[in-house]
Amino acid sequence: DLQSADFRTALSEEEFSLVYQPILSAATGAITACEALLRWDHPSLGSISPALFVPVAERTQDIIPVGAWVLETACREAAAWPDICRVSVNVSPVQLQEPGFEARVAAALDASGLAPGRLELELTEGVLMRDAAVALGSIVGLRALGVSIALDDFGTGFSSLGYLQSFAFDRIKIDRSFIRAMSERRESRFLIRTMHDIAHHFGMAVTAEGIETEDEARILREIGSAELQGFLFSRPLASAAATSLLREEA
Ligand code: G
Ligand code: G
Ligand code: MN
Ligand code: NA
Repeated sequence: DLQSADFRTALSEEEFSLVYQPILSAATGAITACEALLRWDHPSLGSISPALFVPVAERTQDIIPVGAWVLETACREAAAWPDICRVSVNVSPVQLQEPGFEARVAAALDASGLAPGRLELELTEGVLMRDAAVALGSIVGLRALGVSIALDDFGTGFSSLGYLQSFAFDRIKIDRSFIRAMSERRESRFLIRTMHDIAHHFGMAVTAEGIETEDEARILREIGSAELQGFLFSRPLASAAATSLLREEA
């Protein structure tokens, strides 16, 4: 079983890395952002999925230093990209509840020279369920820095709609489970259309995640997603590969 010491070793031995998945403008096909995704190459266990180790790191609080590493690394690596491209970083509810989080984000921006407008933080509903007042305060503070906020995995929680009226998100990311269901059920398409209407009503843009087929991409462009992300366009790329791709495109 993973323990606190494993996370500390992973940080000191540089076993973590970030890969970057391109996110495209639905209108032009240009890459507008990349989502940073954490990878752990463990010396004996091999590659461990964040889906497995992030929940453990949340329980042990090690997500605080690990998340700080993610934030600093993503800002530093993205500072080398063409400046039209944002970097999107997943933030755990445990990080957002930490009193020093805003200062940490400001410090990561400062140290890297990345413009605040090029950083987006992806939060899940779990963030809001812990302590809504603290989360609300953090989100307001982060947006005041010029950072944008996305609500990730939209639709998979159980009270997404109420959050939209209390929290100022810049964007919602529709979870890939809805995209997958689209080809099987007509009703899913109706649901996705409605999610767009709601987001637009609140002035939020929509990113559709997990797009794997041309058909899905076409339907989402018709529905009006602003941005598209998925294996159809690109798998997550190693940092150097992402940087060269972005420089070629620019
Ligand atoms: O990249 P992958 O599909 O293996 O990611 C699995 C899960 O881990 C996703 O829910 C993703 O949001 C989450 N995840 C990936 N990278 C990070 C990270 O840096 N921080 C946090 N908190 N979650 C991450
Ligand atoms: O929870 P979150 O949305 O952050 O999850 C991101 C995860 O989704 C990453 O691990 C990434 O590898 C995965 N992912 C990205 N695009 C696709 C896709 O087209 N299909 C599938 N199955 N997974 C995807
Ligand atoms: Mn995400
Ligand atoms: Na998601």
